[in-house]
Amino acid sequence: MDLDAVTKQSALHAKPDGLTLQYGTAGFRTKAEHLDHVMFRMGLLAVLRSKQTKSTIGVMVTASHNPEEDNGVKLVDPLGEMLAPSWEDHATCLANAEEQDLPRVLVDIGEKAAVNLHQDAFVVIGRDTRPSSEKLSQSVIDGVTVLGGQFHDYGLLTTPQLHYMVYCRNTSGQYGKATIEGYYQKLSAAFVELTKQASCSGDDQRTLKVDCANGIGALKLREMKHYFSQGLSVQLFNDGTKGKLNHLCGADFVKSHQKPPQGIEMKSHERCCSFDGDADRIVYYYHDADGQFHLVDGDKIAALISSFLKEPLLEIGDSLSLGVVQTAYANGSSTRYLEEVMKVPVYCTKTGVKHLHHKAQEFDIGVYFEANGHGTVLFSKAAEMKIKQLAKELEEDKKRKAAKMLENVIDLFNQATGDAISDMLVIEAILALKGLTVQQWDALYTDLPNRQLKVKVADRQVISTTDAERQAVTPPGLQEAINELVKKYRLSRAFVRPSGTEDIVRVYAEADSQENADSLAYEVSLAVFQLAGGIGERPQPGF
Ligand code: 16G
Ligand code: MG
Repeated sequence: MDLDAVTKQSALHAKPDGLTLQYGTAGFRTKAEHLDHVMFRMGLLAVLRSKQTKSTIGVMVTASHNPEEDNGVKLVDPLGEMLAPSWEDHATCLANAEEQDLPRVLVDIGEKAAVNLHQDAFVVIGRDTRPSSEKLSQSVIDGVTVLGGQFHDYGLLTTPQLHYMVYCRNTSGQYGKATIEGYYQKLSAAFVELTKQASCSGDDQRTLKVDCANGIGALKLREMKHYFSQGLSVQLFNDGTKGKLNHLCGADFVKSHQKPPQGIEMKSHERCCSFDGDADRIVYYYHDADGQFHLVDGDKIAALISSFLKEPLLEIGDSLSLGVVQTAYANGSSTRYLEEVMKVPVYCTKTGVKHLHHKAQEFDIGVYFEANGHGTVLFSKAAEMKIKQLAKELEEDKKRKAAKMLENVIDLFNQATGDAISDMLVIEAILALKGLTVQQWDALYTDLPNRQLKVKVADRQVISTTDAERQAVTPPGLQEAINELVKKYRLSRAFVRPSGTEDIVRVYAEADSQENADSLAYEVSLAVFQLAGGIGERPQPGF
């Protein structure tokens, strides 16, 4: 390592004194103007990680669903996964080192992680459409270059597309071609193949309105839609030509406000969906004949997909294990439906894709979705090989068809991470094959009314949790208070957890009616405020 060169370059990307940031649930995120040094340093770190793993590493510049003024960065590990936890700690140390300590911290990480500094390094970079992203990705490149790393800058990409590129490059092209056309072709071919068997339905059924959150999803979907236009016609809204990124639109807005985004015209029963700012989340929704809004969230996506997969799996007669992974935010009705009606095992992990992804890898086929619409289906290598072999060998027509169908499903899901575009195509294929309308899909089960609230406290780390965030361990007395409140309502459940992306505590409650879910959420917020050091205004009833 040429540490003198690092010191010189770093001075051009100097860290503001006293600023400390954490590598949070999904990387660093804050106001864009505070991130130049972090970007440069993540370029350095990506080189070390690449040398250590002898693989290509990805760096994505995005702050997902955060406001346009924010930005962020996350590293992508060799198989398209999130950065390994021990390296999250290295990332935090490196980002927070004062200028003069930077060389020492770098050497330290190199030693601790046993990095062979003579190894070559290769880093791929992607960015979203934020005004700050181009300059910040240049800072990443400066970091990569000063440590002698090679790089390829893909420019504008969705986050899942960058994960895809990393995965392709580290599997010598076996997974797909590491180009944007490679991505479009792979997914579209699988979609067209899968939907061939769908009986012809009317044009209405083949049209989907997509709210692109005024983000990168719009650009990429516009390029891609020609590849699958025979099977599906998408109409883009909030495509970034007028509105502001994530402002009153996008998957996060729709899910948390439980209302349609601005900038989309919805007629009753029309199928609509929203992406988030970097296109790794998707939720569906529609208006019924009375003009009432219905959200079809990540839980229902998991229910649709797992019930769809069960049939061909049974048909091929091979006992591949299927499991569904959720978080505490999964609606109670969805868990009950999956376990009791679908008879599939359901597991709960902590919030954050890396936790779900990890758990899903334990099954031959792991379906994971957060209620907020982030998820995918992972097929183990063994399951994939088995299915591909059956698709070739099976004599019986029905069975071979089922195996072929599963083969297309494997190709259509972005195996590296949750991907709004890939999920959208899978969902559209399933609806077409099953001849289901969005209302019929929504009717699989009825969501329990629920409410999410935020509480401001002096230090959110005073709250610690266990049992996949469903129980509070500290502060003392909080869980007991929640238990007492929950007892007051029917079909009720509540939990609290410190956010991993904002300086607040999140409260979730569900109950038999909206009124009860609202009251429970309010009462739990008050308990948090009183027992966990609330600051500012006390929580108020009513919404
Ligand atoms: C991040 C996570 C998302 C999680 C959310 C929780 C990734 C790629 N994204 O956006 O999965 O649901 O954080 O935020 O892991 P919170 O901790 O503020 O509730
Ligand atoms: Mg996102």
